[in-house]
Amino acid sequence: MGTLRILGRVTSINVRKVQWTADLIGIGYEVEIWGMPNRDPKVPEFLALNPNAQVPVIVDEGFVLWESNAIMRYLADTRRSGLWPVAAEERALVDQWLTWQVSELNAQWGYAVYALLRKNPAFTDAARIAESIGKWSAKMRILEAQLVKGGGFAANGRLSIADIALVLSSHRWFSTPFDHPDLPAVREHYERLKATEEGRKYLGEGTP
Ligand SMILES: N[C@@H](CCC(=O)N[C@@H](CS)C(=O)NCC(=O)O)C(=O)O
Repeated sequence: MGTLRILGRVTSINVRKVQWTADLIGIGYEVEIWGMPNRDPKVPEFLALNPNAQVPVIVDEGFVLWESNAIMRYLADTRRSGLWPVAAEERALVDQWLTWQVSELNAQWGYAVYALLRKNPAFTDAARIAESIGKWSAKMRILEAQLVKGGGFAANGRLSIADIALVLSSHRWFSTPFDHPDLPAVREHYERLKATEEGRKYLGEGTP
């Protein structure tokens, strides 16, 4: 079997999802650095792989795939990893939280992250910052309730790729400076996964 290629940069939250999953499963891979400011993906060579000009992309024995959560599912599925359950209902619950992470949770933080974490001068509208924090906090409260109900995991009472995706979102939450509401189960989930080998690598300093 040829070596899995991961195209991206570790400073990307979405690339870290893929590398964390591959590391945990024990898949060997090589990273080809793409993405700004390292290497502009808006060139024909990269666009032929992903027309969105975004990382991550994987190439697995000639098979090309983009969208980080789809890549996580594919890696955990093809390598028969317990991170992606086989039973339909269990699998669907993991899928539900993966879909929620990208479509509901991550959709809220944009303005607040550009303003407070990236300190982008184009994002200074106080009302919009407050609105973004309010909507983001509401979604994080949903995660808090689920982690309490789910015994500290996103689904099925055990670790899955949904936890990896969600803890990277929690990392962004805790890295963005504002007065955070107290969410003890989110904090515990974050600290527990951060204490693992992969957590130290992908939730450490310099990985916003
Ligand atoms: N929905 C996509 C989003 C990918 C995405 O937003 N990637 C960003 C980095 S996190 C990117 O490629 N930005 C352009 C660049 O790095 O040049 C996924 O989950 O894979």
